[in-house]
Amino acid sequence: MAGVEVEQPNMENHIRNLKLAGHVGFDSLPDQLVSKSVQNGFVFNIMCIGETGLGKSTLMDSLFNTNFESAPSPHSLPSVKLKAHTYELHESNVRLKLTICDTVGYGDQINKEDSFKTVVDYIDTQFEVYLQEELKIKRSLSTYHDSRIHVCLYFICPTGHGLKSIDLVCMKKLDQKVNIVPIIAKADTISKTELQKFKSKIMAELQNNDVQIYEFPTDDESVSEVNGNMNSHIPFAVVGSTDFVRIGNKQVRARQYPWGTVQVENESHCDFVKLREMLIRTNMEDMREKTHCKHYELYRKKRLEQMGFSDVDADNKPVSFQQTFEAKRTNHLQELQQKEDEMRQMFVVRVKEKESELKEAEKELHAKFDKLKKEHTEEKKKIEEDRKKLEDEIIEFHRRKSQFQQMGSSHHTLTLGKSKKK
Ligand SMILES: Nc1nc2c(ncn2[C@@H]2O[C@H](COP(=O)(O)OP(=O)(O)OP(=O)(O)O)[C@@H](O)[C@H]2O)c(=O)[nH]1
Ligand SMILES: [Mg+2]
Repeated sequence: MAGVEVEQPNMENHIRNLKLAGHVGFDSLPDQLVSKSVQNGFVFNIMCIGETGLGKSTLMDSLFNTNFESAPSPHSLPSVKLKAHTYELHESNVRLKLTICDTVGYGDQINKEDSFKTVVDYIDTQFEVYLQEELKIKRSLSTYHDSRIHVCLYFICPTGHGLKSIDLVCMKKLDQKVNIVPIIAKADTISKTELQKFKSKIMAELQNNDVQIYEFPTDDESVSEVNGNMNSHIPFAVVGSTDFVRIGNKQVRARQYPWGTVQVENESHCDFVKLREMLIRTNMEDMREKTHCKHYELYRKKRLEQMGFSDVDADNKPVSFQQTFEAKRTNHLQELQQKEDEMRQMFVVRVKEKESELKEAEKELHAKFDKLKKEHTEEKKKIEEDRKKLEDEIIEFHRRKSQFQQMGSSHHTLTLGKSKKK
């Protein structure tokens, strides 16, 4: 780049508005985008958190007007688990790859302290898998099945008493990781006046505990009014059903009781339609975007910082990825060199230690050998003396023996001579 000077213009001042003399065609860009998106299909991942039997599966069937054929869970699991299933749905010419991730055994344990852990881990794992794909040299994000959770429907038990501590703890742990939409499950079991109080109580509790829930966006003019209005109805009180009842000449999803019928899609009976409208028809794309731009971004930032990357150096000056990488590499090499030196020094010290230990042992062995040698010489000397003494004694014995024999024979002769005289 030597000799080339690039003038950095102030872009704002340099942009000029020009008129086209005729139709060029880039006004079809939005259509091109739509066509491409339709061709690729869409991915949407829902997580349902709620106690066993709170109506999670029934609500999913009602929301997507199908039967996902899920089996009920037992109440006896020792810990919370997650069960994810992916389905391919078609509406008109739009393909939707839908993943429903359900909690199993949530709220069934005596100790509920760690109930949120499985959920947090699952969400983090999906972010991590995406990050690893993104960091690959040869990445295939266009064909990658994005499993990051776009919305978490938190099913609140219709007690009328407010939130349970497990609800608050879990939502607090998740609020920076996923778009939380709290809903009151089985809302047909709570009366109209109680419901309003219950809703206010829940919202107050969420606010007091600083739990950030997903708010329908109001920055887009086309939906700001409806979204703003819907925000005031949160948490939606929903009813689900797999049964259909004939009302007039129409078959509608409903729950039948001895005293009457609760229609799932009747806005005066429950907020099901509001939930479907907000979740699927109006804000699905916003939730997908927020997941990527807000929650994933936060996860990515934290993980990269954990790995030692940053956009600024110690003096708060901008630093590039490459610079950080090179600094880290140099640092790493230095550390490695230092470790090698330390090991070498340690090796020398250990060798010296061993050497002196061996010398000491050799010295001890020599001393032992000398002592043994001395003892041996002394013993030998003593034995020699004893032997000599014994030899002397034998000589003396023999001398005395012969002397005695001599004396004996002369005495015998004498005695014999005397007897002859008689
Ligand atoms: N009253 C009432 N009952 C409901 C509602 N939704 C579901 N149920 C009933 O509650 C029971 C459990 O419903 P599911 O949809 O299987 O609940 P779930 O949360 O998926 O249960 P698990 O998957 O076993 O944890 C069924 O008998 C449903 O008919 C509702 O809105 N109101
Ligand atoms: Mg279920």
